[in-house]
Amino acid sequence: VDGAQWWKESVVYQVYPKSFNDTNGDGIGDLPGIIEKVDYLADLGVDVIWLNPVYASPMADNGYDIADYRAIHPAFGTMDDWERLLEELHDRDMRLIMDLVVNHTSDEHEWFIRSREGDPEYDEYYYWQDTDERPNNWESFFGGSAWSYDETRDEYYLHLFDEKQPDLNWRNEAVRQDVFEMMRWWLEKGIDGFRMDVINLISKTEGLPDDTVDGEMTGAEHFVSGPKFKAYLTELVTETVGNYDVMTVGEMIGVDAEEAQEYVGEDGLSMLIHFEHMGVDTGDDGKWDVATLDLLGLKRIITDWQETLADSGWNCLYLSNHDQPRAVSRFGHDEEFRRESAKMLATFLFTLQGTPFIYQGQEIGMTNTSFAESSQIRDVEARNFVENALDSDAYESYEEVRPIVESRSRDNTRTPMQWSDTRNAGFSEGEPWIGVNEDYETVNVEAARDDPESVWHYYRDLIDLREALDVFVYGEYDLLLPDHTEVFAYRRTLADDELIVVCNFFDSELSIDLPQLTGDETPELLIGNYEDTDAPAGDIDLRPYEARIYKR
Ligand code: TEU
Ligand code: CA
Repeated sequence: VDGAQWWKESVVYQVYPKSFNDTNGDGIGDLPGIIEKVDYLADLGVDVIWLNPVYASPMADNGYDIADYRAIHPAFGTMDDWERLLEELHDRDMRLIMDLVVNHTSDEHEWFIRSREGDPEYDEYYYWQDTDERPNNWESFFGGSAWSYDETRDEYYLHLFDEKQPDLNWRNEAVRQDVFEMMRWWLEKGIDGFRMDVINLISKTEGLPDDTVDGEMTGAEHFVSGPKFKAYLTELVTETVGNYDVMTVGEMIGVDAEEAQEYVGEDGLSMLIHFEHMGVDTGDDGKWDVATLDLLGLKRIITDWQETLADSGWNCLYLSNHDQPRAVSRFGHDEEFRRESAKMLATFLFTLQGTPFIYQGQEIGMTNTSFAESSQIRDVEARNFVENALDSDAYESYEEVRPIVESRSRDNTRTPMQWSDTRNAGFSEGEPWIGVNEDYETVNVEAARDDPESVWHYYRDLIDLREALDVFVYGEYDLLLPDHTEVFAYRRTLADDELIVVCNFFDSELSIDLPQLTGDETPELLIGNYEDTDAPAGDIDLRPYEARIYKR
């Protein structure tokens, strides 16, 4: 196929190390724990592992606050463990991509320590402002002002995330060179790519002016895809990843498909993680403003990305990650139809054009968790949200905020991976750092592998199909039934091969009329999420969350 690339044909599996597998009983997942499960990942059939940060860090934001880019956090293990993981993966023809967090460091990184102490060499490594008050009105993604006062230097510094995550000053050439050198250091170790954390926040408007635009996060105008972002990205690619055969995934906030074309493709990144479809079940006030799923909105967004990147570019496909709730709870049904809806979402994920990303536990249909007490919350973002909500007049008690936390908190995907029905779901012999989801006795890897009808086996089958048929990977996408409010249907075509995909996103029973399923040649049903799926016909009846893939 024209434009073929290994990373287009790959399936990515995201490992959140802290919650994957703990081998020494301290309640924290570790690198030896991942090594122990490499065969599990190979059995599932995934090709690439994206590892969330494992670097030295005070863990104010679970490792997205890096204190040393070239060291492994002792709770995760040693550099030797990391080397061994890479080797074990490569031995099985699997690859490893690392998280690159260079919009900010930890305030415990040596650069920041020196910068705050006034070491001239590091003076301009961060955004310092010598003002009496906060230098501007920008907000942090985790709530409150993006500025904090530092006593040692007697100045304010910028942090778009937690106050322990000061933003690096990319205007400073020395900062860029240090970052590129660190990236080359990892590339030379033989990694297969990077996932680049909030990479489009690295450029800020000169002079750091107040934001005057209404209706979006305050400051966004001046730091989302800022004036020099494209130039910095080009420099980064030329100096580092452009010289290696690697996969690059940029996480970009507030980027639409049209803008994405500027960053993805030849001389750019392989693909990018966007947020547009993460807003199809929220109201105007953002992530904590819970609304019901707008399927027509989802169709519009997905179709736009599929069509816009079809010829030049590539899509990253995901329904969940460590920052989002569990996909089955959010877009499916996590009780009566857990199994069916988890399989339906998998059908959807694997039949769009792009590289599918599976977040750990998704392959067994893991669900959102309950947070009965606010003390069970671990994530800084959710903790700040609860605190601010209770400070405001809108809520009186945690009980009132709780449903929102349970629906949206990032902790939902950070609960321990459920391996078996034994203590702590087989994750740890000790006390896990975050509570185990109560459903682990039924939802776990062991049970799923024993049951041929499980979500796990369905993922396996889809991975096999995608590997066997190029049309899954490279086929052109056409939306069918554009105005249907409950069924998402589309066609994929490559040369003589054609796939017809139908996914019922709701718990209703309904019939659809699809002329593509009638005609001279009767299409063959490749796979469906109900056992007793009938032979195809022009009119098809769909059960709750039913999904089918036909091939012609
Ligand atoms: O996420 C960026 C990001 O946009 C999220 O913080 C988002 O605002 C929030 O999760 C929505 O609920 C990346 C990492 O994936 C995240 O884990 C980090 O906390 C963040 O950057 C800072 O490094
Ligand atoms: Ca451990």
